[in-house]
Amino acid sequence: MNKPLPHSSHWGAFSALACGNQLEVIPHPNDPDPAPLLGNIPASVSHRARIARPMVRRGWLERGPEPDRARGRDDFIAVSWNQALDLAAAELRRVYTTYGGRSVYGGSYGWSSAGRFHHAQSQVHRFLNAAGGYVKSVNTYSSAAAAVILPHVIGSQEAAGRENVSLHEVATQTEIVLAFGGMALKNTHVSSGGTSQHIARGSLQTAHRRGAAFHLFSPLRDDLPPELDAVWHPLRPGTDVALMLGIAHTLVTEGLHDAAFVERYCVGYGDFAAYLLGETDGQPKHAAWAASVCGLPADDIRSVARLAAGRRALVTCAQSLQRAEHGEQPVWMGVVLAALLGQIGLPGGGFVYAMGSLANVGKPALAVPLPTLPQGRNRIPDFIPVARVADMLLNPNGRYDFNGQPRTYPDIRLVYWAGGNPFHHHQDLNRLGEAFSRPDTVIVHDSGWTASARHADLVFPATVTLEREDIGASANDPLMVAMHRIVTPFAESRDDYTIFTDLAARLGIEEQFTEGRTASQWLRHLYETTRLALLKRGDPAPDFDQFWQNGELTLPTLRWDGGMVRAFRHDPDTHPLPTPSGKIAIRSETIASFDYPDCPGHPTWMPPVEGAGSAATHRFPLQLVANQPATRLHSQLDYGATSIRSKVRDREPVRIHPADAAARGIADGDVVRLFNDRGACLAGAIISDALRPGVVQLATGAWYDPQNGMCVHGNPNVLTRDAGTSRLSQGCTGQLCLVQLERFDGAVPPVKAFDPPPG
Ligand code: PGD
Repeated sequence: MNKPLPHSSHWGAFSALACGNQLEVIPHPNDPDPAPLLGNIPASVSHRARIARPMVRRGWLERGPEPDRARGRDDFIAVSWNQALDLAAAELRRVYTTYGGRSVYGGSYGWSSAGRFHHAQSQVHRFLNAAGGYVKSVNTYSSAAAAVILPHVIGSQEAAGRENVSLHEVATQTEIVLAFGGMALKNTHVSSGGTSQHIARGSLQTAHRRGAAFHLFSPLRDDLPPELDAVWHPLRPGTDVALMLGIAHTLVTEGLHDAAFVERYCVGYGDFAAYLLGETDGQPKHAAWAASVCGLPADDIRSVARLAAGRRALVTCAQSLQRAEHGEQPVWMGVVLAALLGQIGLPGGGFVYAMGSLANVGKPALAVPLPTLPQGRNRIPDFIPVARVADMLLNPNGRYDFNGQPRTYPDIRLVYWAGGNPFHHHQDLNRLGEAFSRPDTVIVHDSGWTASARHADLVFPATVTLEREDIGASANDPLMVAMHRIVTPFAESRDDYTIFTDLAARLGIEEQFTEGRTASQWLRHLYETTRLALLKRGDPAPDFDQFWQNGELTLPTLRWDGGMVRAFRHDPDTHPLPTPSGKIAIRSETIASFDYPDCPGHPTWMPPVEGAGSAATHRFPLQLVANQPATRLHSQLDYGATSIRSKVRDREPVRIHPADAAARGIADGDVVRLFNDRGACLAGAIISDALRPGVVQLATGAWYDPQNGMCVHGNPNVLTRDAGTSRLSQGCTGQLCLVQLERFDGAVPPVKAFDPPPG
């Protein structure tokens, strides 16, 4: 009788047992709250959406490399592995020889799958570095605005997030949580690299039982679990900064703020206070003003300020808040609000970024390094902020600003993508489609026929993680998992490493790429980094074979000490922050010196181009929240059982408030059409009072299925706006946009997203 073998995913460690065509997935026994996303895994081994063979787009094969509007619409021709690899190698050689590495975009953003070696992004970067370099991307779709603003204000994102306040401290010490954007458990299901114990729910429940008060500031009630009995403040989407200013105004004008903390630990309060009190612009940011912007009662704003003052208060800021126009501001203002409360650096108090946005934020870091595939050296210095990819392809040599630097886009001829799905993650997909018509060649590795694979010229079928051996681990979870192969590879699919090795051989760089190792030799080699560090500490350090046989290894973690923020609180002179002043920047001279109208020198409320109160609301009166899905990770395994079960008439569910539904004659289960000037999609209606009226919510990740000018499956990124958060960080703004919605009374087209393309 076979026994289940250990494996791991971004949404949890598990073991799996293959029995004929069936696959049983068993959550890790120590996981107190396994993620329902595990239910998607069985479908991954043999679904019709899997790519069976290497494929070449007909137009590219017949006419050769060139910009082509047929990309994404063309049919495909199956070729042998040798033919496909020869074609790709010849094209890489042509582009490198004719245009050089500055014309190759290998930013290849994406979460791919858990596993330290078969990490597609690391593989593609290592390969392109050996081949001649590539234009890379910086920062993430998740968190670009925070990653850029936080170092100016308090320290790195890690310092303000992962090392600052622990979930244990929340459970045991926090008295009041002001959760801006909430801490939705669906988000805590996931962490890059995986997690063996989902502890967010348990930690929050313990805090609640101890008497901690939770205040949820979000247009969606389920952004905190119901068992916390949180006070729900359903603000207008994208208005958190105004709300925080209103709270701050109450604190300051009622003498409730911690003036001694501000004096000792912060710089720039005077300029900010002048703005807060209306001395610089004539508008005091009092609670009544904030109420008029964010749509909450002024009395509630005042009472939140009074409740939080003088208590162990924790301001949390979800990643989603900064994935919007001026996304830097709620993060910055969150820090400032926590500074006014005087709690920064105290256990369970102050400000924490992204707690509740990922499974492992708030857990202690590992004491030993993890196995990591070296990526080599990139000799091309060019980069773009990751979410500016369409701008780059559409504007070769175009100018833009980024974090104080005037920059120029490179002229890209070849795009290489492995382990990401830009036609899931990018905004304004019609514009992205136009951008993808510009390069000469697009090469994609994926296991499934995602829209990104359909927009490629050369498509290489990649294995899924269950089809290969790897090591699963994340920097803030103690379990390292020996990811055993559970099933044999689907059809002709191959691992990214094998594909790159064969390409490298054709380009004469095989030795450089492989260093003479097979995939299993790499696993043993990379494991040694961790084993030697364990040995050095005197901890149990099994050899690779023992680890593999045991199936897992518990790694030591560092003692939680609150990191640099707590050390700064204890002694700001000995442990200054890594900001220019060494203190918390309520005003940043550096940012002020950039003179960006969309990111001034202190936190500022700036009405959005598209949002509450903007002119476009006349035509598109509903605010769409395009957030992370509860039933899959991003677009991964959208064809899996958990994701499919959630669909309404085969489409992604859109939640609508009863009043908005009634005004449009929409009933539960109707197919509806969402639209604005950028695009349209169909979705399946769910009527729900868990939203603020005027807000609709459609999660990301339904595979893009364009038919007759609209996505018939419900991908919200046909509607979102492709604009940076600001000149400072140029982050993704996909979280919010304006739409109109109507019942769809036409013949409902079948969803074809999971069917292979023609040919
Ligand atoms: P995934 O669906 O995870 O999305 O964007 P991302 O591109 O990461 O894509 C991973 C792809 O990798 C899948 O197609 C999967 O099949 C493939 N893959 C998995 N394993 C392997 C492998 O081993 N080899 C190869 N070659 N391929 C593999 C996520 C991004 O979306 C993120 S992180 C965020 S936070 C953003 N969120 C939003 C949002 O809130 N709102 C909007 N509107 N848009 C967003 N987009 C962003």
